[in-house]
This record gives sequence, C-alpha cells and structure tokens, in this order.
Amino acid sequence: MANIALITGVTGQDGSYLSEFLLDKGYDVHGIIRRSSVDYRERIAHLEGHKNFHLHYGDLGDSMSILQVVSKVRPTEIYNLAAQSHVQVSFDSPEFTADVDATGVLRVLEAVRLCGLADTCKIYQASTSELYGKVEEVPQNEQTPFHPYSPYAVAKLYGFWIVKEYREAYNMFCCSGILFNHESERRGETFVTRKITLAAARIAQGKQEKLYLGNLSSLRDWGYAKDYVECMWLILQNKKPEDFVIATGVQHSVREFCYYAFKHAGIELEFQGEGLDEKGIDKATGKVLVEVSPDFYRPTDVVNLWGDPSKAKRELGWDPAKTSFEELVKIMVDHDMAKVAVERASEGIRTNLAEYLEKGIVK
Ligand code: G4F
Repeated sequence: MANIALITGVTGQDGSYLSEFLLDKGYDVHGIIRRSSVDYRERIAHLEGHKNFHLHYGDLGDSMSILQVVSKVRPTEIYNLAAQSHVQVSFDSPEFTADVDATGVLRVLEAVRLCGLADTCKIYQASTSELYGKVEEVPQNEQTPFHPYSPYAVAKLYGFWIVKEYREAYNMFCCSGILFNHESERRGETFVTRKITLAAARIAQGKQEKLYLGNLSSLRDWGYAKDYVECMWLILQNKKPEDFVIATGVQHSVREFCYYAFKHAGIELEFQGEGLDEKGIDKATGKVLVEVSPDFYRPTDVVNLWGDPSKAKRELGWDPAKTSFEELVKIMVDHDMAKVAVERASEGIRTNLAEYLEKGIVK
C-alpha cells in the first residue's frame, strides 16, 4: 500500500520539515491549511510545485472539515501538529487554546474512526514537555508525573490522554511524542530563541538598540527541529504504539542562549544584576543591550525542563546528539545575520530609488 501522510499544521516549523522528510522518503504528503487573507505559507512555498505535495483547506476547530479531508485522502499516517502553540498566548486565549489543542485532537481521532480507518491509519500526536510543567522530577522521562502549569499545557494533557484512550479502547495505532523545545531558523519570531537570534543579528548590524526579555533563568532542553521530525516518523514505524520523550538530554538557561547567540554575532555580553534589574551589557562598549521586562513574564512559568531521551535512543535508534546546542545557536544566528543583511540591502535600494525619483533620474 502506498504511504499517504496527512499533516495538520503543515505551514509551521515542524510541518514544513516533516513534509520535506516524508517527500524524500517517497510519501504522498497532504497538508491541511486554513484560509487567510495574509500569506503564511512561506515555510512550504518551495514545496508547492512538488507532484506529491497536496494542500486542503480545513481547521481543527471544525470537525466537518477534518472529516471531509480524512475521507478524501484516506491517509495511512496522520501527524497532528496543528495547535495554538504559544504558552504565553494561552493565558490570553484559554478557550481557543482548549478547543484546538484538546478537542481538536479528539476531532482527528473521531474522523479516522468514522471513516473506517481505525485499523489502517497510524496517528502521531504532537505532545509536549510542558505537560511536566511545575516539574516533579529532573530530568523528565516517560514515567515522570505530569503537572501542567498553563492553559496550553492543560489542553495538551487532554490531547495526550485521549490518544492513550483511543489506543486502548479501539486498539488504534496512535501515539504521542513528548517533545521538548525544538528550534530552528524557521522558528516563529515570538518564541524566545528566535526572538534572541533575530535581535542579536539586528543589534550587531545596527538595526535595533535593545532586546527586552522575561525570565532569563528559565531552563530548557533545546534541540534542532529538523532532527526531531525524524523521530515523529520513527515513532509511527515502531512495532508497538507507544509514547516517547524526545529531547537532547542537555539543559541551558535563556541567559546562556542569549550569551552564545550574541557571541556568535560578534558581541560578548556580561550579565549584571538580578531579576527585573538584570542587564546584558556589551563588554566592549559598556552599552546595555539586554533588559528584563515584566511584559514577558507569565502568570505561572515552567522553569526546569530537562528531558531524558534514553527510551527513544534505545528503542527507536534515534540519535539525540546529532546537532549540539552550540551548533543550533550558530545555525539560527547565521541565518538571521544573512536575513538582516538582505533587509538592509533592500532598504538601501529603496532609499536610492526614492532619491532618484526625487531628482527626476527615474520617472
Ligand atoms: O520559547 P518559549 O516561548 O517556549 P515554551 O514556553 O517553552 O514553549 C515552547 O516549547 C514547548 C515544548 O516544551 C511547546 F510545547 C510549546 O508549544 C512551545 O513551542 O519560552 C521558553 C522560556 C519560558 O520559560 C519563558 O518564560 O523562555 C522564557 N522567556 C524569557 N523571556 C521568554 C522570554 N519567552 C518568550 N516567548 N519571550 C520572551 O521574551
């Protein structure tokens, strides 16, 4: 039987890398996109002409649309990556987050069942280390108790349990990947790593004065998203449907990420002060480049995530050390240095054009 994958959240960081990965493996890849008047398909634009890549309109908040796509595509694998994925935003939009991140998972599972695909279609659910939340154990593995600590995490906990329930009640091959933070040059610009690498590039090239951040002491286990999509696929190729922790096993603070990103952009920072008064100072010039703002603090924050990927390593043969923390920071900063340089060049062209128009050289 041909491999037919259906990806929800195909326009996101993970969706775009997973599409590339599956197309390379010869899959027919179908993605679900939402209608929007603004272009948000940048990450998959290069795939849109591929003969095995197909897009369908649908929304996790709309069960009929999910049912229609599943019945038309009749996938052999579904990767449910769509979500309201920003933890801080979930405090402002808790109901929307619950609808998409919790009930949305149920809609996918039910669509598979109602289409008669329960025995033939495997389902991957994008679960998260945020389930460990106010952590009860360090590092965290598949046995660590959950303690969700945001509306996002509470919604994702429902997603995790409903997947487990369908696995046991209906014998479906559905599993959760409990992914720790995974970043890349395609990461959304409001997540802390990308916010930092873009700011470091802009500050180094004179396009931004300062970077404002929240909790600098927060600890995360950051991996490279491109490595993590391979593991999503491996989870569905496993003999038994099981849940896996996907992480690097290495932990760093937001402050450390910031230090290494600026260093790679050519600026050595020294951090002074504490809490809201902490500042990141350019050692060479004495200028304050990083400040702390209460705007980026969360009502409850998860501060000690550190994953133990032993099970994925042992049972799936996955290599958590493919891309090191330092390499990840370098990939992201290099990308953003080039991006900012292009922005500057294009502004230069516009400036010249305005000048030429004014002088009547160009009409
Ligand atoms: O980059 P973040 O926004 O990611 P967070 O909250 O860990 O969530 C991400 O990873 C999860 C996997 O564990 C996913 F489930 C989730 O969908 C998302 O992809 O924040 C990381 C840490 C937090 O402790 C936050 O308080 O960085 C801290 N932080 C400090 N200053 C900041 C900032 N976070 C953001 N977004 N912006 C800041 O200025």
